[in-house]
Amino acid sequence: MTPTITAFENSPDRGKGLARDMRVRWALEEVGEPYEVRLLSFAAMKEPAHLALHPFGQIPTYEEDGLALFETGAIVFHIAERHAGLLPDERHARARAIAWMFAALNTVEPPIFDRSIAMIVERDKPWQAERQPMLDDRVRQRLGELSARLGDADWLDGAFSAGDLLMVTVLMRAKGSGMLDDYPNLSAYVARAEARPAFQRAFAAQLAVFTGGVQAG
Ligand code: GTB
Repeated sequence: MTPTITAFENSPDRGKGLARDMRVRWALEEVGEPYEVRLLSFAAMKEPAHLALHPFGQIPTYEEDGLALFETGAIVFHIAERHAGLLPDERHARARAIAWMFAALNTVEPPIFDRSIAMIVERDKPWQAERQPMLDDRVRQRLGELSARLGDADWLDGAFSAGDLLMVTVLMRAKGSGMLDDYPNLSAYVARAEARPAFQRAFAAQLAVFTGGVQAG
């Protein structure tokens, strides 16, 4: 059965690939699995039908053969486990790739997310100017550490994996702020990932929702 994912009917990023359905689309494209997309308005995301799939009323979700999943980490892991190409077969390498998936979502994404939310919803608060340097420092600390670990390598641990896929989608959120420019190896890492044909197909599919073209890959 072809899986169905949910995505924004009208993404606030206007198709820049920052909404989290991009991760799921990209993973499905990497493994060559066709998918369908159900687009949701903000109101529909909070209605009982969607809340039954996603307890927090968010996108994306993933449905396939009676299975309904939420949380992009869990969805990408599910896809990666069921198909070749996103997790190595060798036991230790596979465990390390999974560690990078968690690192992307639990260690690198929170400071990047906090900073970008602050820029959007807290910019008029009287304390924002005082808080901003702290938010910037937290992002720089993680980017510096990640940059040091990546070094001259193409990917985080050997071949491209689901860990790289999630890490790159997290870093894409920092790209717009210009903060990634201070770490040329991370900028090159993101560019290398964005050049992958699967990324390009996923990006085009989510952009087409905004521009009114096709909706599913
Ligand atoms: N931890 C969950 C996961 O990884 O699946 C988080 C899911 C999530 O945050 N979903 C967001 C959502 O549904 C969309 S992706 N928000 C609506 C709501 O909570 O009511 C987050 C997002 C949205 C918009 C941009 N943007 O415009 O740049 C970037 C990221």
